[in-house]
Amino acid sequence: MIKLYGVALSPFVRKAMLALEHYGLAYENEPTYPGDTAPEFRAISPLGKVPVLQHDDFTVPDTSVLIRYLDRTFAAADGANSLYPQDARQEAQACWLEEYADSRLVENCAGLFRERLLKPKMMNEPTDEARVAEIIDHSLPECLAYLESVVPESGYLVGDRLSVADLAVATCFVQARYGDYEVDGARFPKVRQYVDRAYASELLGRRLASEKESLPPGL
Ligand SMILES: N[C@@H](CCC(=O)N[C@@H](CS)C(=O)NCC(=O)O)C(=O)O
Repeated sequence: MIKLYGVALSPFVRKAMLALEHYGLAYENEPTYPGDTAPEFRAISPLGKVPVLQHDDFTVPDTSVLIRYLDRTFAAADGANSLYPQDARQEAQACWLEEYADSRLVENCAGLFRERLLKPKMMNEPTDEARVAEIIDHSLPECLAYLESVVPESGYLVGDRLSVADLAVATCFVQARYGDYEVDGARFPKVRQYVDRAYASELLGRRLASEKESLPPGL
């Protein structure tokens, strides 16, 4: 039995769901909000963060850790669908891009989601326009400039197949799109094409169709 604690609109929960769906695993979702203080949840998520994976009687938090666990447990024996490249340098690059997405990129993309969707459309709170301007004018373009230097003109981020880096980066751009932000293709052409490729993939398409029900009506 596989269960994932978290809510589908969280970028990290989406990253974990993409991994589960990539391996073709059936799972149950236990809707749990970030920061949930229930003692039973804190027992399996000491940092109070989502997602947490449960596999039978084993639980593990943190996407970087739980996706590695899924890979070791469920990827094909020949490694054909592993999210971790065989080559040591490619694996290091994939893990680095995952880390970059999970820290700097998500901070910006989730900031737009929070200010432009979550606060005004789901929490009845005003948008912090100064924060939005800081993200759009400064901090996000810095990230995009870096990504433009590493994203290939075609295919996946690292090597010739999907890796954990693609899941981590793609989920950030979904969050940015919910925050009404599209990458400027004239300024960052490779990133823009990469995001378009990610959106055209069956894996992400299916995930987004499923999470539509979590969005406010009309979105
Ligand atoms: N490194 C963690 C980050 C998870 C994370 O930050 N989740 C957010 C929701 S998107 C959260 O639960 N935040 C609540 C908090 O920080 O208290 C992972 O990869 O799973």
